[in-house]
Amino acid sequence: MSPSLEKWIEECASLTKPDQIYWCDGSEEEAHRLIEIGMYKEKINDNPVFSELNHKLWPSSYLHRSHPTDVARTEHLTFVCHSDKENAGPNNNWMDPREAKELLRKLSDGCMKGRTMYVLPYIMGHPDSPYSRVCVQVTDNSYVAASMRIMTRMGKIALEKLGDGGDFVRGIHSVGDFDPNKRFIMHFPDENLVWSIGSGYGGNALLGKKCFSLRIASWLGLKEDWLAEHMIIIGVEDPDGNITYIAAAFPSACGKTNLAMLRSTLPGYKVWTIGDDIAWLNIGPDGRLYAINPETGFFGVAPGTSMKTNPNMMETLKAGTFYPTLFTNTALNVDTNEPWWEGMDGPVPENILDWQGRKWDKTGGNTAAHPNSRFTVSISQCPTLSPEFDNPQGVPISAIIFGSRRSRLLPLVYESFSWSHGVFCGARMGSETTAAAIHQTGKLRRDPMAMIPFCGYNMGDYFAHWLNMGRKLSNPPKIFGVNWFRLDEDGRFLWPGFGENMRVLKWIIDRINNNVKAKESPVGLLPYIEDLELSGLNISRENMEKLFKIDNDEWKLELEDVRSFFNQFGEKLPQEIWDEFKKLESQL
Ligand code: OXD
Ligand code: MN
Repeated sequence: MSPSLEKWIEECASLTKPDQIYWCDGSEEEAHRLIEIGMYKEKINDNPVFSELNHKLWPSSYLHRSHPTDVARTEHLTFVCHSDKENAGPNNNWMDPREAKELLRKLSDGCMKGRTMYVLPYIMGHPDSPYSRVCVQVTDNSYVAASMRIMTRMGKIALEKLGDGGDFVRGIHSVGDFDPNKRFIMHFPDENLVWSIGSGYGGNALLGKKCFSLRIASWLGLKEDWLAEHMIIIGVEDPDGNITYIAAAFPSACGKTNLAMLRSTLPGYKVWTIGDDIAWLNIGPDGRLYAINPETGFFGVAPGTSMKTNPNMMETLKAGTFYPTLFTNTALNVDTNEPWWEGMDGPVPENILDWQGRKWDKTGGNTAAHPNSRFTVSISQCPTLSPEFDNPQGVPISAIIFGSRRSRLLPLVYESFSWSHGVFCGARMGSETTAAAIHQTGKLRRDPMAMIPFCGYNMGDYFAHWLNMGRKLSNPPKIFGVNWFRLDEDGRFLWPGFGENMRVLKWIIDRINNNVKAKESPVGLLPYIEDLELSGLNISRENMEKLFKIDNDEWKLELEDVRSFFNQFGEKLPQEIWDEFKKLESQL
């Protein structure tokens, strides 16, 4: 056992004062024990942490109802505590690390009294990967412990990799008393430490995910020449059996998971899933960019998931065996004891309890499932899991896609002119907000590379780092933009999306392989409509043209907004980004 780990656990315990300490070994038997503790011993707001769902229809599935104030990421309570405030940038809340720790120590003093402290050793990435990291989190919540076993390689395997060394990322977590006024998610990048109190919500409490694998890891990437990104990773197989690997960034709740598990409507094409949320991108010995998914599970948005939108996910959710599947804040079909959410297939059941366990009134105007209700499920159950998922080196990336939710302006797909133009396209990304974080939904917010909530340092430096990475890659991926969400004048989606998005991926692959030409526009290279495979799709030529319409006046307004966003970064914004900005401005 690592002496530094033992010492650190003693320190955590002497501060938080749990009744007992439980070291998790990651076994299946233990996973079921954690669920039982959650069903019969631990409580949240006087409700059990877990209740059992219908195991005939949803094997190994359990429902978790969170504290009613604890339903999404709380960006306003999330801090990145660099010793130098400049390094946090205008994109992060900042607190002096000493002050932050003093505050956290006060809030954590005795916070685990009467509870168990679970010690969760885990690895982000494959144990044999040169890119993986050993981490240890303590928590006082069985839901968090059970979730971490799904989302990471947890238990003995991590202790073995750590050996007697002291190089591990630390995470201190307590749900406290769920008081939103005493809720903080604090990052200490110089110490590889995350400290989170007052919330059990995934992005706030599963510290290997957003907190380490994006915020802290992005900072490590800056120092060590790699990138930690909010991206899916997929392999797209063509009818000849060639597989092209793609990484794609979309803001939260914009369909990343559906794209990562897409079931193609184009015969002969298939998507292989490697990751649905986080990609660690490293430069390989051949000068290409290699991607690994450091996670082992999906923490996906339930509403809208159905046999129509994501049949592979529906199958994944019903394949529970070795890993329990957790549903958080979905509604419950009382007659069948099944989870239910808006957008699920079939008629709306008669007898529903809402996400807080109250009888649901269909006509009351509220959704039954919370709009950010989630499932936590092992990637091993995914029918499209790529055989490369466990490749320690990762997969070579041929294209990067930046996607956003824009009802106007952005074309269905475009290709950037160069790496630096692609970085500019990522940097000016804006998207209409969703329920994944607590803020007003449907408002446009700038979200560069979909990383605004997750970049653990000054985004001016982050853009410079992206530009540098391009210079270091002898064979960089091409960069594309997509927008599935453009509306017509009557507010209807112009593009059918979901499985039909394969048609867009096919064009991207045709561009990578130089099979088709593209047409220049001020904002990027656009497809000739004839080059898009549209057979079998009922979409008019007129609507196809609308999907690619570039409205110069709208773009000029957009650039004004982008300019004021960029101005926040002052001197830190690289000149190359301004050069791209001016090029676009002059062409409009
Ligand atoms: C997520 C998010 O949970 O981005 O993945 O909010
Ligand atoms: Mn995400």
